[in-house]
Amino acid sequence: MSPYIPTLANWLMAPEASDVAGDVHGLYYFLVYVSGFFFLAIIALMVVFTLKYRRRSPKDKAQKTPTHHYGLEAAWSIPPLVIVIVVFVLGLKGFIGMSGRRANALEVKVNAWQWNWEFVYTTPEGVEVRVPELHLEVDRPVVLTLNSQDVIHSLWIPAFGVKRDAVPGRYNKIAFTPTVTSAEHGSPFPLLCTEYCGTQHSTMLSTVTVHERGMFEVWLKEASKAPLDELQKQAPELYAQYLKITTNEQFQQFMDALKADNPELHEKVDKLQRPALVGAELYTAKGCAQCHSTDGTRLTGPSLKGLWGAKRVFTDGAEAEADENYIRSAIVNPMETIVSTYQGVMPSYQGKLSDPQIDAFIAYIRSLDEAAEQDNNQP
Ligand code: HEC
Ligand SMILES: [Cu+2]
Repeated sequence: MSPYIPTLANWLMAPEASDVAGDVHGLYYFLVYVSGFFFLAIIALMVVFTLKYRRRSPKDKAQKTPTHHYGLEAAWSIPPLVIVIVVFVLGLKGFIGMSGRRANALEVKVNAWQWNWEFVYTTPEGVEVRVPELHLEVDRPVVLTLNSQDVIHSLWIPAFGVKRDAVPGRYNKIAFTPTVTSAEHGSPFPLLCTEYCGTQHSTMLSTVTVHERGMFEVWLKEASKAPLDELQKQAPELYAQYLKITTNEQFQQFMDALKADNPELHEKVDKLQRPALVGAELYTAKGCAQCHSTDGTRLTGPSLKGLWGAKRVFTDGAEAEADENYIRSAIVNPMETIVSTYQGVMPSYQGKLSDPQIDAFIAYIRSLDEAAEQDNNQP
């Protein structure tokens, strides 16, 4: 049973279940109250004036209207200006609150396509887990990185007050902290696409489960383990083989064999991928290794080690941070920005790499950095 009792507040809006929902809902109510005030004031004045200045006899002539009244003009200019400035400041505050930066945030990749959502988690072992529903932990900040594989979609979670477009060819981020568990709420929170994206747009729905403190890790472990458990149970020899996989080629062979053997099991295990491994294979297969090292050595191009999150300076003096969007454009559109002290000789890979392959490069470049971090932590 739904726990909602439609008070005025949650009749208008979903319940507030994140740290940013208050800002969004507050701005919405401010707009509703301001609009309501002016609606009533205008209707009231209209009624009063209609009665007061009505034509009382057929002999009444229309009076000449004044052409100027500075007091009146100021009254309809200055208060609205103040109101829109307030709206702007409240809106900006909310917008900044959800732009993608949070310390120690859980990172979830969101893929959208006609007409599905897919949420991608990475386990501490570097295995990707792809599930059709979003899972979060209460009071733990999260950053969603959205991407679309076809047309523009838009992710909306009403209870969290968050909404952001998923655009093909770029990565959009949105950050928030859920503050209410699904159990407290009585059911998972609805999640939907709010950009008309084709005939089955209205079926592009999913849910958000907000776990209790500590239970998210348990869920993630289960979600990543479940297909492998199944594999271990149904085909112990294949499982032993799976554990020995170190290259993407082996992984692909393994998956092909599994698909031919046991399509049902394949479908489950296919939810687990190793993008950094795919990236490492592509790095040699696509010839990147000719010009880029992964150990810090300077070749024709800069080393990819230490690139993730670093500040880049270009020949024209402009700067950028090496995030997903930067790496993507450095690969598809290398002439747009030339890294300072290097020549613009990198060929464009526009149309030569698929989106999942570019994602794999990003995962690989990130993994170089994480490996380095782990090395540094060693005594
Ligand atoms: C012919 C040599 C060459 C090849 C092949 C090449 N690159 Fe580059 N790459 C460069 C050079 C030179 C730069 C620096 C100038 C610039 O920004 O375009 C660069 C810059 C980059 C950057 C930005 C690096 C930074 O430090 O900001 C990335 C990321 C990148 N390349 C990825 C790749 C990937 C992935 C491939 C393979 C698919 C690849 N490159 C293939 C020469 C190459
Ligand atoms: Cu959509």
